[in-house]
This record gives sequence, structure tokens and C-alpha cells, in this order.
Amino acid sequence: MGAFKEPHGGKLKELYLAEGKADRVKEEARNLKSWDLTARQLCDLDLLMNGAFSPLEGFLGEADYERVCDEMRLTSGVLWPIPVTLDVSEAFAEDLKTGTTIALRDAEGVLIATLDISDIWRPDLDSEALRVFGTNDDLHPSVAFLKHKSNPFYVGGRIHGVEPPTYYDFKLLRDTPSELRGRFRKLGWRKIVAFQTRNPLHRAHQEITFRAAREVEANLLIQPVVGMTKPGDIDHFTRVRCYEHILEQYPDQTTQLSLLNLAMRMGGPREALWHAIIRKNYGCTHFIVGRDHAGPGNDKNGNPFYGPYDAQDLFARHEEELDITMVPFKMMVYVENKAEYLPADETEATDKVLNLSGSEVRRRLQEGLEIPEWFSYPKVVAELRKAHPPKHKQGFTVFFTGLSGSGKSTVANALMVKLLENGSRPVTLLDGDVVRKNLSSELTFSKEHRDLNIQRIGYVASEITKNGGIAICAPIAPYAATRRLVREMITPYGGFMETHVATPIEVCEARDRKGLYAKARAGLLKGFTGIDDPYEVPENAEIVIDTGELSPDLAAHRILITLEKLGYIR
Ligand code: PPS
Repeated sequence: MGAFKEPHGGKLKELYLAEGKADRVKEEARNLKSWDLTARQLCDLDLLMNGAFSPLEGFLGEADYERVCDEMRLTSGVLWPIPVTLDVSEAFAEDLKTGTTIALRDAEGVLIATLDISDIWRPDLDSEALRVFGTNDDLHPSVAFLKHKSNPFYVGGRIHGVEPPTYYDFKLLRDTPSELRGRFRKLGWRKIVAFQTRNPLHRAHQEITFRAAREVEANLLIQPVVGMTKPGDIDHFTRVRCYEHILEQYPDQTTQLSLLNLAMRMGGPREALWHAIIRKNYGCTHFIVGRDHAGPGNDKNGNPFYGPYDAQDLFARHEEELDITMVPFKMMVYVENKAEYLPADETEATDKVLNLSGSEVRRRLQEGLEIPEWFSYPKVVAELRKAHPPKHKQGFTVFFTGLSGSGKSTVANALMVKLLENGSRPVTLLDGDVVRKNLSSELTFSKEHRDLNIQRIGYVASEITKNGGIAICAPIAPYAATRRLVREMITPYGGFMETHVATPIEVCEARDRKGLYAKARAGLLKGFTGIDDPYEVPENAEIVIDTGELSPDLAAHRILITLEKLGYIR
């Protein structure tokens, strides 16, 4: 058997036009209707065009789609487990006609490909979720995508590639299938075992890859996904730096690292088959399938969506047809008394087995705790620490909310000065009144404009938090839903402390520093919060203070103590 047998018995299907033709198409495409591709569609198109999705020649038409959903097969009978579809808005689909051509462009408007439309239809996305992913539970990331993010119409048809999407990062590590096959050929590699990952590699993974290579006497391809992975995963910039470090630990000339611009679906067993087909297209002969391959986590009842070895079972049933050999692995654990990694089912009852779960690693990073050397390499841990600094080095936002005159600005100012005195990070104060004069100068106090104002404040605070600074926000922010939105914008990047300045309205009104309550009572100022406009009292604020009872100094001090307790300041 030759090592480079063509996939599916056919040629690698690269969908790029020849250079001269591509130039002509670029000219002609000016008159075509254009669809701006989403990040996920751009990943799919990239792999369609470069042949990683061979034998597909475009986005699926309706008949192929139905059979893929039901039977994991194209109408030709070829095994294809995941629908690769182009979802478009109703407005875009409205005057589209089959038999015509549309232009597909990236976010900057660059023409990436044209598509000859064969099918336009409104799919039943709930049914797709159930048939492909086996569930309607939107804790499954792809079900959530289908239910809440996907456009309602699908457009199928043949693709003519004009140019690959531009990526500015790690260019030398991104390969097309023919480039990688060429490299294997040049290196004289005849057996290649591929390892798929969306996580940083630690010693356990390395052990799996070593064992796999040894078992089947093959070279190794580490092919991590850098397109789209599970929400909340470690960003690919950090991961690739980690991969580069761990690659130093592999024997010279045995292993290649190449990045895959795949948009994962977290489809468990079906996804494992898909990954294998892709690796076959990249010229690999073997594919590692471990525990819970491409697993989407747990459902609403806390149970895993798929069994830990379902992917291996499904693969085994289709292995011959896939024409790429599975190298199955059980979970690897560290056996301290033997100072080595072993598959969990090969340990003895007397062994001292060590294992760190993903969430335990995240907790240790968060708290700045030790990550032992049996688990990972110091250089890899250092990269992870850079990306996940402990709390006292992360950014955070203190978000004050409360009635006009409640004392938000005074306490916020006192807090700012105390934090500047502490000196750990730069501090920015986004006071309600000041924001209204600058960032939101054109806005009124209608509900819509108040929401917009708070979203703008939230956006700025999230950028500050992301970059390790401290944002103190002090608007009224009367609506719970908008405050929740701001919380969601910030928590992925750092701390969020909602601080309800719960000074009673009678006290605020008695102070009436700006005379606004008097005006509102006299009917001269309409829609004033607390008088004739709502204020939804926070139900889950981290801190509640009443400036009727506490001086600004003491109130700021209480917030500081809370920040200290939570680990954000030292
Ligand atoms: S909001 O609802 O969060 O967008 O309000 P905010 O941007 O914090 O602006 C509040 C300041 O604007 C003054 N002001 C009013 N407040 C409430 N309702 C009405 N109709 C209104 N008109 C003007 C008021 O001085 C608020 O300042 P603070 O510092 O809260 O007293």
C-alpha cells in the first residue's frame, strides 16, 4: 500500500481557480450579490477550498444535507458525518435564485470565493440539532449555535475559490493538505499518526502521542485546532506558544506541528469521524482517539452528552470505510510510585495514581498555586500563567449602581484614590455625569438611551479589565437586564463587583445637591429615576452600601476589604 493513497479513492478536491481565471472572476464578482462570511463560515470555506473537506465541492445542498443528518452519508453514499452548510439571513435569501452565482467575502470585503447556487431552503434547525448532535439541550455549543446564532436559510452549491482567507498569525505553521502531504513525502514519512487537540499539551498528552507513534511505528503530526473551539477554551495564541515549547521535548525529526483552521462543532463521536476524514486528507495514515473525543461537556442534568468511549466505538464501526486507522487510548494517569504515565486501566490497586482535572488546573492558575512538574513542563505552565494571571494581577471592574444623589460618585472617587495609593494597576473612573458629557453626550434618558449608555460604559470597562486595569463605573444603571449584560461582557476577562449604593430615596431627595428631585417633583423634569422612572433594585450585587449610614471613606474601605477578600488586591 502506498502511503499517499488519495482520499475516498479520489483526488484531493482543491477548489481554487487557476490564477488567470481567479483574476477574471474578481472583476466579474463586482456585479454579484455578496454575502459577508461569519468567522465560522470562513473556517469552513478555507477547509473546503484547500481540500481538507474532500470530497466536498461546496456547501451542502438540501439532499446531501438531509442524508448527512440522518445517515452520516452524502447522496453519493460517501461517509460524511457533519453538515457543512452556509447559513444566510432571510433578507439575503429573499431574492436569491438557484442557477445564479453569489460572491463570498470576508469581513473586510475581500472576495474569497464564488458559489453557484444549487439549493436554497429553510432548514429545521431543531431537527438538525437532534439528528446530528443527538440533543436539543443548548448547553451543547452547537445546539446553542443552531438555536440562537444560525441564520435561518441555507444556501448550497459549488465553490470556486479565489483566494485563501488571510491570517496574520503563525503563518509558517498553517498548511494546506497538499503542502503537508508534500512535506511528508519530502521527509520520507510513510506512516503518520495524527493527534488532534484544542487544549494545551501536557505530559499526559505527550505520553499518548509517544506511545501511539511507538505502537504503530509511525511519525507524529500534532495538529491542533486554531479555528473555533469550545467557548471558554484557552486562546490559540497561548496554546501555540505552549505547543512550540513542548515540541522541544520530542525527538528531532520525528514530529511535525501544523495548525488546523477548523471550526469545531463539539460533536463527539460524529466529530471524531470528521476529524479522521480531515486527517486522511492531510495525508495521515493513523488517528488518535482518546477519552471523550471532541466532547461538549455536560447537559442540563449534569450528565455528559456522550459516553467517554462512544467516539472510539463509532470509529471502530466505520474504520475500514474511513481508510485511516484509529489508535484508541484510555485516559492516561500519573503513577507516582512508578514515576510514569499509564493508561488508567493498566494501574494496579496498590498504585498511587495522580491526576489533575482541567478545572483543577484552572483553579490553580487563578489562585497562583503550584502546578507540579509531573503534570506539565515549566515553560508550558509559564505561558499559561501569562495568559491566566492570578487574581491579584487580573483586571477588574467595580460597577456602582444606585439612585441619583445616592453617593455613587463620592464613594467611587474615594475608592479610586485608595486604589491609586495601593498602586497595583492603572485606574479609570467612568462616572455617570462625566460619561454623559463625553462618551454619551447625544443620549437622552429614555430606556433605550439609558441602555445604550450602560452598554457603552460596559464595553469600555471590559476593555480596561481585559488589559489588566481597574475600571470604576458609577452610573445609575436602573435596569437589571442591562447590568447583567455588562456583567457578562466583563467576567470572561476579570473580576466584576456590582456595588449597590442603596441609600434610601428619602435621603437622596433630602440631599438634592443638583436640585433635580425638586424639579422632578414639580413636574419640570420628566422621567427622573426613582420619581417617575423605574429603578430595578439589584438582587445579586456583590456589595451593598448605604451612604446614609456610612461615610464615603468607610464605604470605600469596605469595598477595598471585599476586593482583598476576593483576592483582587493584596
Ligand atoms: S443612566 O440611567 O444610568 O443612563 O443615568 P446616568 O448616565 O448615570 O446619568 C445620571 C445623571 O444624569 C442626571 N440626570 C438624570 N438622572 C436620572 N433621570 C433623569 N431623567 C435625569 N436627567 C438628568 C443626574 O444628575 C444623574 O447624575 P447622578 O450622579 O446619578 O446624580
